[in-house]
Amino acid sequence: MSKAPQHDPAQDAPDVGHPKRHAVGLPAVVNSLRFVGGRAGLKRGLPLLRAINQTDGYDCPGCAWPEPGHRHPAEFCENGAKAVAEEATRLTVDRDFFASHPVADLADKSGYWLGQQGRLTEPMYLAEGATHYTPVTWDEAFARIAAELADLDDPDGVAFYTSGRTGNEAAFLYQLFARRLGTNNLPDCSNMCHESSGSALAETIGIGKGSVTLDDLYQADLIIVAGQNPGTNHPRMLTALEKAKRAGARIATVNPLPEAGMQRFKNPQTARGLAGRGTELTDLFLQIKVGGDLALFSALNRALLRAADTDPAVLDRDFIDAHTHGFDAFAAHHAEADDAAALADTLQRTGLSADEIERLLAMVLAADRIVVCWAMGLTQHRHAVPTIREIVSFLLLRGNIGRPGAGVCPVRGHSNVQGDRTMGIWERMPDSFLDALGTEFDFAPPRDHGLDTVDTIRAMRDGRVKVFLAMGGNFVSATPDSRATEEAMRRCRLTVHVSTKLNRSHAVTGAHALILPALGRTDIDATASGEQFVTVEDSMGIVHASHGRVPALSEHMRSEVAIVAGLARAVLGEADTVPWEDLAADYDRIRDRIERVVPGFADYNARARRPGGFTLPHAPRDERRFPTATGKAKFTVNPVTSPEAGPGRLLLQTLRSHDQFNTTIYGLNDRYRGIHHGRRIVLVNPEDAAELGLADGDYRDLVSEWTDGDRRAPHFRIVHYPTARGCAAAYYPETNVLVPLDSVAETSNTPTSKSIVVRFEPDSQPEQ
Ligand SMILES: Nc1nc2c(c(=O)[nH]1)N[C@H]1C(S)=C(S)[C@@H](COP(=O)(O)OP(=O)(O)OC[C@H]3O[C@@H](n4cnc5c(=O)[nH]c(N)nc54)[C@H](O)[C@@H]3O)O[C@H]1N2
Ligand SMILES: Nc1nc2c(c(=O)[nH]1)N[C@H]1C(S)=C(S)[C@@H](COP(=O)(O)OP(=O)(O)OC[C@H]3O[C@@H](n4cnc5c(=O)[nH]c(N)nc54)[C@H](O)[C@@H]3O)O[C@H]1N2
Ligand SMILES: [Mo]
Repeated sequence: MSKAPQHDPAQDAPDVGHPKRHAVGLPAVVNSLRFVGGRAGLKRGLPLLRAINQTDGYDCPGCAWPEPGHRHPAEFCENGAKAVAEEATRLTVDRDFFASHPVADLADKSGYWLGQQGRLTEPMYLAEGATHYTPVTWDEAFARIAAELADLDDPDGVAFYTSGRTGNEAAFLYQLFARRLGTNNLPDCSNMCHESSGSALAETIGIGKGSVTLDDLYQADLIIVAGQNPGTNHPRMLTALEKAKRAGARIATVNPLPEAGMQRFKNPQTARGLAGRGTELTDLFLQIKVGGDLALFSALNRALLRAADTDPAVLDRDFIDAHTHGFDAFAAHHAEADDAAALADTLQRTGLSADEIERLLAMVLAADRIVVCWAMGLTQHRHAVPTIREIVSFLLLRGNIGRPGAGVCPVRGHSNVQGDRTMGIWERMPDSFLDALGTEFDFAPPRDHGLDTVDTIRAMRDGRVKVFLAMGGNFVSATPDSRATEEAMRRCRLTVHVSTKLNRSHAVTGAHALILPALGRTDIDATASGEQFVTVEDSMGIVHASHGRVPALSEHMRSEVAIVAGLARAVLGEADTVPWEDLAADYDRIRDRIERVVPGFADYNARARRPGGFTLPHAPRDERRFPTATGKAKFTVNPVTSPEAGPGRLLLQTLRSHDQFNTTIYGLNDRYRGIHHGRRIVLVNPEDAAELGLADGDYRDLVSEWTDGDRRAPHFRIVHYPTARGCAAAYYPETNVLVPLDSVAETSNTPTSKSIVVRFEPDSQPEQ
């Protein structure tokens, strides 16, 4: 039976101060150097810092925010520096470590402790019934996987997970391997992340990617940032917002939390930012209730349509007539609403005042060019897809897609999550892609859609998926319903993780398990034909090269490309017609193949070598062409809905602290929110706390409620915090145990990690 990791008393007594009202500035610079110096050492660390995001350097393994054309010598942020320090650490986890730590002990450790141990250095094998991992050769590891795969009676008995750090070349080979085997089971982190954006955008504008570039942000009159915390998760976005602000843009922030980064930004790249008061970013802060965004955008759309009754110029009729479809049904839907009742409903669902919505409407009407940016605050709800569709309609009404200074900007998470999708890491790739792949490699790719992340967990639970392979990530910690997922994982025959760092997924395994140590973004990757670079795609569709900079800590680590190619050969045999060794020897050859399969990659090798890379085509952005079913952008009808907690309950959102990258915990502080030395905290509005009898400093269990029963996360410190009424917030992944597996977004199947109904019960695990 899986035991949840013990919480470490040292981490459970957080200090709580006041939330900050500004972000970055000197403390961020000091922190960057402290992390890099401390973990990687200055000899490895400083050259790495100098090369982050430079045209001849490597792509920051942090977030997917793009680099500006003119780069600053320090084109990174505090959290990018932490990501680099985490990967470039000098510490290693070797065979002696595994000999002295039984797997059962590792399963008791916190994610923070596991990550602190250092880089994985050689392939390790956990035999059936064994208590410890022991070293294996690469050939033996591949042979074990091949034997288990040969035993499957159906190729859909294996799932190939991908996290979003994998470069394009490895991702392309990985999906090719899965499809050569005969399965489309390619779940990825995106299923838990921006899948809702992809679903909504593909349906409405014909492509599941954002439609703006950095220049569009600089030219916008109004930028709405909804459901996103860039100060922590995309700090370099603040630089872009500051630049937009200085060029005259106004910014509206929609969030249940007053996040410091969106208040005042002290740009560390300028003297003004380091020494001065910084730039006030947000002009209008709408402190919305969790899940209220569909109600808000629906209200804006209704108001715009009403305003057009007296002033037709409010709408871009020419654009609507020429480029869109479904306007009449959309307008009729909004016309049906009784204004007074609809307003009351909006206020109740959003928690906003009529005046606040009027002020946003006035900013919208004053703006010729509008960009809407969003991240997990919108995508991880049951009604995430309708919410994003309504945002698209909002932009279409005034022609705000496909012209400068305007568009949709879903801000992606992992540094290459968008590129992995472009390379075919998706359980539902369209036939056009499969046709091209089949033609290029002379085989018939499987056509049935594969399993996404949630369905993979269900299939493991039900014994349908028996072999699980992960290209990066930390599946058992990142997925919902930790207890159910861990049980599902333990039901597998074999679990395999290609990883850089130790994490919980190495300790909660199938009957037998393998850890395969991979080179990371910062490591030099050399093959017989010389030093290789990989390519990645950022959040704005720019593809560029990334060159590793530091020598690998062990000769036994392999690149992700070499691992996939070696495995594919071992599994598919000598007769397989894909020249795996040849491709792995020289990544230019992989790029030549990608160029022939994936549209937009003409002249890939030459263009990838250009400083700054190249931008992929995007029909709506480039030519106002919408490759949807009708060939036009689509207005949609989205009945308003929002999550409700019920009396005595709050809506819990699970989010990131300032000291983590997803399940990788860098430290125990959340500086901007004033939390130090601990992570088991829950932010509650003081008025809700008073009603529920929760004093600041009390400890309580969080209990989530779902149709199949309750789930419990013990021992959380109550923190009185100015979040929206009726809402609470706590960190992921400690709270993933509370997210029910079956609580997912319509259409996208994304876990509803931002709206979990919870009640508070007495602390069941008080510290002794
Ligand atoms: N340093 C660092 N950088 C990262 C990551 C990291 O963990 N650490 N993770 C990366 C990844 S994979 C991703 S996907 C991104 C995530 O980037 P974000 O989406 O910024 O991450 P979260 O911490 O989940 O923050 C969600 C934000 O949405 C708000 N929110 C929650 N619910 C709602 C709602 O219903 N409506 C509105 N309007 N707002 C809401 C929250 O208050 C919070 O500000 O960051 C990427 N970058
Ligand atoms: N409750 C809740 N759950 C969430 C979310 C939330 O907001 N709330 N957010 C969701 C989101 S947006 C995402 S994207 C997922 C993230 O889910 P994942 O991508 O699965 O998780 P990560 O924590 O990013 O994975 C970290 C691990 O990746 C490995 N790794 C790091 N770099 C490399 C590399 O270069 N190569 C290889 N092979 N391995 C590497 C390391 O071993 C490290 O331990 O979590 C989701 N889960
Ligand atoms: Mo993500």
